[in-house]
Amino acid sequence: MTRSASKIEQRVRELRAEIEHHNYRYFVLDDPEIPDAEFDRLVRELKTLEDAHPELLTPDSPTQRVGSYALSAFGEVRHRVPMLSLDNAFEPEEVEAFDARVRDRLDHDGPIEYACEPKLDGLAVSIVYEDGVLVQAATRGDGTTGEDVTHNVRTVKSVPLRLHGKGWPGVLEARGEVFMPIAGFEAMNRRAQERGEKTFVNPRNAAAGSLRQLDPRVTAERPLEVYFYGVGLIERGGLPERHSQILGSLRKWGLRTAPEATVKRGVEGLLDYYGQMLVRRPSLGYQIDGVVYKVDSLSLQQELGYVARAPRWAIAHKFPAEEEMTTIRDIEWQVGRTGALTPVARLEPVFVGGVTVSNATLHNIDELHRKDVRVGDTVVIRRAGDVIPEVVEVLAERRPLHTRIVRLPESCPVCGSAVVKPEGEAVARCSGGLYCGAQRKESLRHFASRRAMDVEGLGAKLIDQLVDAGYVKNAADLYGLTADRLAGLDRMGEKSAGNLVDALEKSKKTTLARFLYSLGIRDVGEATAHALAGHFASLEEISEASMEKLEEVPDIGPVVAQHIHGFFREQHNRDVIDALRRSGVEWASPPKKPAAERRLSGKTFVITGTLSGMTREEAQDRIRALGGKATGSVSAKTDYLVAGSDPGSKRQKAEKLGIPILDEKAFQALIAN
Ligand code: 5U1
Repeated sequence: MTRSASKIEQRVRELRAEIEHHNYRYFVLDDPEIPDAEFDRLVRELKTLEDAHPELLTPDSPTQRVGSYALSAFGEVRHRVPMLSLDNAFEPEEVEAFDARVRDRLDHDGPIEYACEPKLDGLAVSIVYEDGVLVQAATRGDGTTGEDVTHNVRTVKSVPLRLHGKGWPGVLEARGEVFMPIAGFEAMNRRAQERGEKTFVNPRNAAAGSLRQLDPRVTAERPLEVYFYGVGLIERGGLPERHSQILGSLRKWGLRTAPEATVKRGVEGLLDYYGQMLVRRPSLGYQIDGVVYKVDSLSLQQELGYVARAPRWAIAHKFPAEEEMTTIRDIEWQVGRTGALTPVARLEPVFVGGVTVSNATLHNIDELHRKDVRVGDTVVIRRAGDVIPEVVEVLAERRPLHTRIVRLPESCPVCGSAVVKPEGEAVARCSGGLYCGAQRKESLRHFASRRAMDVEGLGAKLIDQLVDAGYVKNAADLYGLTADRLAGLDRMGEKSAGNLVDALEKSKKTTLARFLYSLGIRDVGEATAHALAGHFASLEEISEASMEKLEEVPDIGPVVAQHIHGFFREQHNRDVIDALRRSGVEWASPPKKPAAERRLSGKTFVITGTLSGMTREEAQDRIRALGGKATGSVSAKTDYLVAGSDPGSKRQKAEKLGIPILDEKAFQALIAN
């Protein structure tokens, strides 16, 4: 059924009012009510209606506005060269159509060369250098007039106050994006939370809020960074003929550009770049919401020109949104391996980050209360990379009249044991230990997992069946399972049962480090398990060690020592370990290695990117075998970063901290000699 003209007009009016409202919340208050993807949908709906009914288009429609609003608290800056926006593509076909339009207009047969860059999710700025000295910084505002944020931008350490080198034009307006790296954003929010202050919902809002501080001393404390992606006004001098060369010049003058920027040929090259950046997105260390393609040649750019608000020679290819809104149908409690009770939101299914999501974590009871999440609420869900989807915030304006407040249960929803929440800890736990079916199942899952005892074919569903049937109460019972017994289970044929028994048999030959890790002692991850196995001569020594002795192991502090010590004081843990060893679980006691074989002792390595000759895990095992330590994140304690191809943000962090970086060849030489 077609809608009547008056209905369409009414919808156009509604959409305009709604978009203006959200523009105000976003640009003026830095406090958006809806995720970007929802906002984009409103704008797209309005554009579609206006395209179909041009008679309804008015000059004040939000679709005719280039950017955002100027903030009245700051002085105004008129951009002598307008700061334009970009058209968006969401599907490969739209990129193909863009490339076809470009070639058509240029009457160009072969593939076009495009400069490709990540599209940062921050705040666009224009920074003017006169005779090499920073004289003015402004936000984009509405594209013609922005806010004067010179004093604040001067506090951003990666913005040079004076250009480096020589050869820059007398007046150079550099344009780029101020953003907040994810690690800095999380640390800042943690500090704000500890002080009971307001936290930011995402790095982009944090960057915008930080740059629009009236007191530059506040901005100076915020971990802001900048990447430049182009130029505006140029006087008394010239620039190279290609966009990629201009980026090179900016870099030479001390203006940072995205390290991922590159040049690609033709539409295949563009889609290849998109795919690569989508994979790298979670490890970049800063948020991007897509990539930008620009015709590299400036003379071709000039030939193509502009339509209304955007250049014909560039397009943003957007990634699937990582934040979406949906409603909460229920909140349930999940009990983990160590008894931790995690509130999990059951959601109206929503497509976010490229998959349909029906559950999202609320982390712990304190977090649930802090965010005031209730059953019935409309919330923003975030799914970034492979990270578990989480509830970011409640959209308070959309709260219905009747919602259900969720409280911490007094008893475990699985086994009925008391729930305890020690003073000062955010996590509440079931006190049932291995009496609790949930903890038992999770412990068994962990025990059988690939990095622990590596029992192939023993997955979560099978463990559920084994525990529910009463066949298995602890890890040692696994080794008493027979093919006959297993074959009686649902969906388990004779062959699979035989395979599982073989896999269990195979898993018995392990290493002390793997065995320690598989026990699931609180806070004993792989690195700590390796450290323990490397420090003590045997499992017996570890189980008898005093707190003081345990604290002698590098990186084991009093809390972890207490967990290890406590674990081995529990008789039922000792019984399970004895039973496991009686059933044949064994490892070779590591011979005390001569010093030459432990030559990486005391050295901490981080591996990043893809190695061509071995997996990252094999490389970590080699480091540990030589007495070194392999960890996952770069810090001041890291001695070397091993960087394979596509190393991502860890490399940048290592460079910043002055940590030596080994390429694969240097690393191979180090472990081979
Ligand atoms: N990386 C990048 N982001 N970005 C945003 N390049 C880029 N270029 C832009 C915008 C608005 O605009 C020019 C193409 C005009």
